[in-house]
Amino acid sequence: MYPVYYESAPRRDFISVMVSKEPPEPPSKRRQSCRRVWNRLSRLQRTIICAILVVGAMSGLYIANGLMNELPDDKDTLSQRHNVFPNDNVVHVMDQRHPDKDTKANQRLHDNDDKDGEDQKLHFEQVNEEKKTKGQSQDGADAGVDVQVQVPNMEDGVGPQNAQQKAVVEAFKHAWKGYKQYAWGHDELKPISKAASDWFGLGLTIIDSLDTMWIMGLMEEFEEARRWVEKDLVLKKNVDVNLFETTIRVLGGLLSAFHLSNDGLFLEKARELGDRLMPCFNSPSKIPYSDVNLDTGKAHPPRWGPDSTTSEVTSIQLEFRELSHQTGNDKYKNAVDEVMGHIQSLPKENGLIPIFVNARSGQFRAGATITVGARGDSYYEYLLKQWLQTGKTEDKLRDEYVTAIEGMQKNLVKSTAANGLKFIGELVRGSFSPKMDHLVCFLPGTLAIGHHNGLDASHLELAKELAKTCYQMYADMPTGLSPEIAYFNINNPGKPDIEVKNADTHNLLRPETVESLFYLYRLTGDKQYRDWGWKIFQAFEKYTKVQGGGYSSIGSVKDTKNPRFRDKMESFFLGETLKYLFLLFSDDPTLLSLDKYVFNTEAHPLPIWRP
Ligand code: DMJ
Repeated sequence: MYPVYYESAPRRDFISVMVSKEPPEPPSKRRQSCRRVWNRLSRLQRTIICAILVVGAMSGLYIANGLMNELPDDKDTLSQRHNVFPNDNVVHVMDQRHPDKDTKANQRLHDNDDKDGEDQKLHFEQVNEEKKTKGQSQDGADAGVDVQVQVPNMEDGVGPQNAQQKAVVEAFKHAWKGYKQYAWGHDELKPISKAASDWFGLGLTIIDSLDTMWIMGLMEEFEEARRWVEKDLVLKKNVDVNLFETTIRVLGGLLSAFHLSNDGLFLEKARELGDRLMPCFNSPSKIPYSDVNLDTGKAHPPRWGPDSTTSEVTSIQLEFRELSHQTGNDKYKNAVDEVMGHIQSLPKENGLIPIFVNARSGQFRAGATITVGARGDSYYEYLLKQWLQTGKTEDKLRDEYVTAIEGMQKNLVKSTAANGLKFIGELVRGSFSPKMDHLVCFLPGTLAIGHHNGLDASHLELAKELAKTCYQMYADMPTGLSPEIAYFNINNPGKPDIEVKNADTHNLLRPETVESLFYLYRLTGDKQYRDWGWKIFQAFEKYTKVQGGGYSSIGSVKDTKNPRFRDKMESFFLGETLKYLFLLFSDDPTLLSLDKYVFNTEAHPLPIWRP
C-alpha cells in the first residue's frame, strides 16, 4: 500500500496547478468543472482526497476544542484564582454574600493596614455580618452549641495603631506568607527548605495564630484560617498526640478564637478535641498519661520514660475548665481539678515540685530535678492563673502559689558575683545549679500579674529584677538574641555574669521574655520594657528572618556571621512571640484587659469568670 500512495503524489500537484491556472468561472460553471476534475481522478486519488479531508476536519475539531478549554469563563477563572491567590477567594466569597456592599467591603478588607479607628470598627462590623451568615447557615444546625456572633468592640482588637505595632504585623504577615506558601495545613513551616513539617498533623500554626490574627486585625487571614478549621481540621486521626501540647496550642487556640469571634465552629471543634483527649485521665491515679491516640483513644506514658511531666499535667486546667464552662458539661473540669487536688496533696519542698510524676502510682519521681524551667515552669504559672480564672475564689490555689514563690526566693534565687543579676537556678539531686532556661523568663510576667491582684510587693520587685536578667540574656549576646540556656557566675566577680555552653547557644524564637516585658509595661507603664522589647524584635528581624517568607530558629546566638538557621518556625512564634510584642507596643490598656482575660501558657486569652 505505501509505495502506491507515494507514487500517486505528483498527480495531486497537477490538480492544484490546473485549478489555479484556469480563469474565474461563474459558480455553476465552477461546480461543473470541479465535478469534471473529480471525475477524471482515479478511485485511489479520490480515496486519498477523502481521507485528507476527514483527517483535516477531525484535526480542526480537536484544535477548536483545545482552544475552548483555554478560554476563561467566569467560574473557572474564579476557581483557578482560589488556588493561586487565596486572598482573592475571600473577596469573591464575600461579594456573593453581600452583593449590595461588595465594593466598600472589599475596599475595607484591602485597606486594612491603613485604617483609622472608625474605619476599623466598620471593618469589624462587616466581618461580623459574615459570621452571622455562617452561624445561621452552617454552624447552628449541626454544632449543637448556641451560636451568637458578637461585634468585637475596640478592646478585642483594633489592628496596629503605631509604627512599632505595624512593624510587628508586617513580621506576622511575613511569617504567615511562608507558612501559607509552603506548609499550609501542616503543623509548621521549614522556612529554609521551603517545606512543611508535622508533629501531630493538626495544623498547629493555623490554630495557634487564630487569635493573633484577630487581635492584629488581619481579618482576611483569619477568615481563611477559619475556613481551614471548618473544612480540613480532622480530629479523628490515627495519631498519638501529647496531651499538654495539644491542650495549650489547639484547645486553647480554639477556645480563644471562639471567645474573640463568638463563632460556634471553634467551640464545637474544641469540644470534639476535649473528648478525644479525655482518655488520658483513665489512669490508676487519675494523673493523666502524657500521650493519647486521637482515633483509638489509647493513652500511654511517653515513649522515652515511665513518668508524666509535672508541669504538663498541671498546665491543662485553664483550658479544660473553660471547656466545661462553655459547654455546660462538668466532666472536663472535674478531670483536671482531680489532678490538681492530687498534686496539692503530695509532699513538696517549700511548695516546689519535682519535674516527674507517675500516672500509675500518682507519686513524684524521687530525686527528680526541681526547676522553674523545662518541665516545671507552667505548674507555678497555672496555680496563679487558675485562681484568677475563677474570679479569685479558689484561695487554696493562690496559697500554693505564694508558698512556691517563697520557696523560690529561699532555695532558687541567687545573684551573680559581678553585677548582682538575680536569676533562678535549679536543684539537681538536692544541689543548687546556677543554670537558668530561657523558659524561666515567663516568671517576671506572672509575678507582676500576681502583684496586680494583691500579692506582696516583693513579687513585683523580683519580677523587675528577673526581667532585667532575662533582657541581659539577649543584650549580652552578639546577635542580641538569648540562648536557650544560660549559666550564671555566682562566685567569681572577675567573670562575666552569664556563660553559655556550646550545646545551649540556640534560639527557638521563644516568647517568654517579651511576654514578661508586655506584662511589666502594661502594669507599671515603664517605657524601658518597651525599649527592650523593640531591641529584641529588631534582633529577630535581623538574624531570624528568612527571605521569601518565614522566620527560622537559629543554632548560635553568639555568631553574627553564621547564626546557622535550624530550618524551623515554631507555631508559638506566631501564637505567642509576635502577639506579645504587638501587645507590648499597644498604647491601649483595655486591649485584652488583664482584669478581664487570663492568657494560657501558649498566649491564648481566656475570659476571667465573674464569681
Ligand atoms: C510554648 O509552647 C509555651 O509557652 C510553653 O509554656 C513553653 N514552651 C513554648 C514556648 O517557649
